[in-house]
Amino acid sequence: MPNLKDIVGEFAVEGKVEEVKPLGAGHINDSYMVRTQGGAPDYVLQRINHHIFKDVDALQNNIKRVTDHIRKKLLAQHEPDIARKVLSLTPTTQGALYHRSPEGDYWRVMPYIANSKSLDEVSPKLSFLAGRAFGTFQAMLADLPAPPLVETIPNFHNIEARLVTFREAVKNNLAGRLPKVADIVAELEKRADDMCRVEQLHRDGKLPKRINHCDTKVNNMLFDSATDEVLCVVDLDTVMPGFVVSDFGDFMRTGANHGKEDDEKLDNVFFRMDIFEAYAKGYLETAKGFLTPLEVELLPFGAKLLTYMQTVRFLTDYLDGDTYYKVKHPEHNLQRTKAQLKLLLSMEENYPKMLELIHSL
Ligand code: GN1
Ligand code: MG
Repeated sequence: MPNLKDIVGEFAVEGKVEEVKPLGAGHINDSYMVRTQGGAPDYVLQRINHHIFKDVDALQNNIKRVTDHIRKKLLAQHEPDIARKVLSLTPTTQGALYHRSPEGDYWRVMPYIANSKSLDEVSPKLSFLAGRAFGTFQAMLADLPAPPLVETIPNFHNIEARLVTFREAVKNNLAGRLPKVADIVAELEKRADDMCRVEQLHRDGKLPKRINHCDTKVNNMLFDSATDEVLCVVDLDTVMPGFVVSDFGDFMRTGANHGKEDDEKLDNVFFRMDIFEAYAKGYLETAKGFLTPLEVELLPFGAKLLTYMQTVRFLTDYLDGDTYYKVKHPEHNLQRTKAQLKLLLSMEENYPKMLELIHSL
């Protein structure tokens, strides 16, 4: 491990660094909290997983364009607390958006948003606010000037492409784990055609792509630690064109899950209609101006789709021998797969109620 304080020293940070310690629970990048002495701001240092984000230059450029665009909008609205309402990238002392270390690792730094918290569980009230905020996020990015953002991971939320990779993993059975999961594979295959319908709707010209966050996990939104006010959306690595049902669905997958993403106790895992209702109300408040009727109608489908996609992705990684997601133990990806599948079944049970609710809104 390189000396993290030295890495921070490559960036144009204010103040003297006191300590650097691990932060957060991301599955892909490594994050650290950088505490500085005195009144200088604290920072977040991240090592970007460049095996997954292969074009770091494009990645960092996307983030710069997205955050600059949002900042401009907030300025025009005379937002008083801009530094806490949008992320910013701290340049290196050479003015670059990231630093490449001699070991070949890629690093970036951002000011830490002061007095903020992220949550793994939200109340209906907070999910209403989160819904409004993610709707606003999409609305603010709707007029991002050309060129289009780079797809930092090609076909990221494309379920057809995910299924191709999944079927390869089943065929190759690299880790020899297929016999253990044959029944789950069959459950997923049963639903495959239905899940691909968004891609077909897109090809038929009926479903547009818009700029999405593509990782709207509940803990990717920061709240004010004292007042619970929504501050800003974080983890902008995958902001790219996609279907809005993706962002709606990923919040449902995480925020409306009564259990944990990888809950060992499957009884804990079920879908919370109260969170669905509150989030949908908040989201439609800020997004209905740009959504088509079909996009609104597909929101409940988005919840199922993103949960299905995540099940497919975790199981693919399990079959491949855990090469993508960080795992805490050898069966971790299987545990995640089972928890996500349980959530999907619970969503299927609630699906008629979800549709009814969306119609009533
Ligand atoms: C990963 O960045 P992080 O760890 O929050 C993943 C998401 C998955 C998520 C599952 C680039 O998110 O797509 O939904 O894990 N990010 C990438 O929790 O693959
Ligand atoms: Mg992410």
